Amino acid sequence: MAVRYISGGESHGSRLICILEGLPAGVKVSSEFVNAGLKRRQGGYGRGGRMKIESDRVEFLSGIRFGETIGSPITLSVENRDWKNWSERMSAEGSPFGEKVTNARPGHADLTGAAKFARSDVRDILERSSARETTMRVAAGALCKIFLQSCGVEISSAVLSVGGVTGEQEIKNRIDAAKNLGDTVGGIFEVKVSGVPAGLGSHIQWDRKLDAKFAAAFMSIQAIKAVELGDGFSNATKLGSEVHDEIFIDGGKIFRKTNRAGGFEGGMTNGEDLIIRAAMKPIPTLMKPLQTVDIATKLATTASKERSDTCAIWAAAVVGEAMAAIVTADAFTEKFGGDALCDTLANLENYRARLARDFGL
Ligand code: EPS
Repeated sequence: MAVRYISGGESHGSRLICILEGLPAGVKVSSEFVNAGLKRRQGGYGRGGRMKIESDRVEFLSGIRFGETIGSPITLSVENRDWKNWSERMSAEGSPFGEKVTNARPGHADLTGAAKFARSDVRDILERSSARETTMRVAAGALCKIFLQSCGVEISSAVLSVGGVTGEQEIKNRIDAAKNLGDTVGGIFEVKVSGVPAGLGSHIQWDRKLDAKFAAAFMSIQAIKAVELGDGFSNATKLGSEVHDEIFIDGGKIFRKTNRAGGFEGGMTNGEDLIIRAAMKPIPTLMKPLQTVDIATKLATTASKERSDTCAIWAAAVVGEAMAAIVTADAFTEKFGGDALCDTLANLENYRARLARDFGL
């Protein structure tokens, strides 16, 4: 792994932090760019009350001097403004304060997490399984995006459907209807990575396949239950001749007319745009709670009613962009080096020139 990312922080703790390691030195970064990404993650139709409290802003704690990465681990931090309402209940020291959460929400990490980690308060689990954590993925992803922009790579996303419907008004109606019922809805989003050269990742070993790394990264986003590369699912219903993207040449330049493979062949990028889709289940925190069991009394009860979002698909799409950025930055630095940006770019240019000269790619 050339680029490594790890985060810490509870949803209602004092702050979230992460360390991003492996980006080359010499990348010019700005907190404004990161903050713009954080703001996008907080938006979207159907978010709950928490987003009125938070206004996420990044602090650079290490690895950056005078607006440039210096090659050392980058530490990022975002404050939880809601902390002031939770400081006693989430205190690192002192005695337990506040009521325990003992009714686990079906669909969440609550029950299994409490059992596995031997916690009598489900809050010890839900604070970390919460999607609040994705704030740091977006912050780290923003720095990876800046690096990738200097390599000619752009990453974007779109929400394709919500609760089975498409079209802005229909989507809003679906979310409003779910909210009125005290219910939630999921959806499908797509991330596109363009400007990636052919040959990132490798066919030679299972854990070097880049499509597998993308699938894992997207599956790791809260509430994501299916990942599709290109037209993965519909391709399974067609003939091979209708699926594979034929290869053409014109003036010595190789090209395709279709991209049903989503830019991956044999675990490697093939020079086409990378297309990754992900399906998000409805958020498991319902205002009209489902049936569950109290882990303290072992009696039937209803799930805890944490304040939550009705739909977070737009946020998930922004997190998807961030995960794509982290995985792509890892693949770039693995192939082209990750010490100094000038070396990375020189290696990339040399490689692109060889592919064009010898393969028309
Ligand atoms: C979440 C519940 C809500 C969401 C939260 C994820 O928070 P709260 O319980 O404080 O109202 O808003 O998402 C975020 C805070 C965020 O930044 O995305 C949950 O249960 O997972």
